Amino acid sequence: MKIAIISDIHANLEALTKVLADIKSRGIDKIYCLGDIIAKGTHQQECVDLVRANCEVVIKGNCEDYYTSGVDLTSNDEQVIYNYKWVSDKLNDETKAYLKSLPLCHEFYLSGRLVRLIHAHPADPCGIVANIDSFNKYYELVLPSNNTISQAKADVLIYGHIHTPYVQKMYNRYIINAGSVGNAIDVFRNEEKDGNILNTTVANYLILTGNLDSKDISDPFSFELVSIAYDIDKELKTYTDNYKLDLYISELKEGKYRDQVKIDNSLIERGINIDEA
Ligand SMILES: [Mn+2]
Repeated sequence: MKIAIISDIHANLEALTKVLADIKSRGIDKIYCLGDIIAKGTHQQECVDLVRANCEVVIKGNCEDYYTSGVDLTSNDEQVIYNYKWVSDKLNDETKAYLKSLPLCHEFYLSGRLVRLIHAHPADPCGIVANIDSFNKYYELVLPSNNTISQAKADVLIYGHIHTPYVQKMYNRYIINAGSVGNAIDVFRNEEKDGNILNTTVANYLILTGNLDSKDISDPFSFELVSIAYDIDKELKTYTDNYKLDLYISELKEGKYRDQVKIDNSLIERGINIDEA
């Protein structure tokens, strides 16, 4: 049994289409989604429709929560209101009700391992645990909470949210970040025709292999993190009305995240030289 885990599509139809085609070409049995299907990109409704048609399990991300929560538009600044409407106006009412109804967690056994899927943090749907965090911070991820299905520690904890694929082994447990389909901070060096070297982002997803619903630890278990290039220019062509378009272009094309200053500061606080990071 092979299960593909996709996350953080962020309304990027070109990236999602490419990832779904790659999943199909590998003969993968099931696709599960970790949320943040919407926001940032233009193709809100199209991406939700594709996820619903292809994914057996879908959990709620912070964006599904935010854009279906009925934010008080009278008390917010103009930019917040514009952004909120820009996203939510692209979704029909039935889709909004669907997104609002999504669960925060999904669990299953795969080859004797308890696999737990969450979007961000087991106790805080907006909490951030980064790939450069401390061992204590990682440990929070495997713990249960009021939001988890069971009260056991996860043997394999899978999440999205930070848009950065990585694997951390903690004693006999795994923490895996599936990265992001549509807004990855996963960059490869790309030599352009004029000789300049540019950073280009890719689409990420995760493949799990094992026996579904088996509690036998002797069954084989493996996983694979996939990075795949897609046509970023084709996606961006449709983005003429995008909220903060220039920032979005540099995120997709160069991996320069709009929160880069925050990320850089958190690296500096940890004593990491950002020029060498
Ligand atoms: Mn996200």
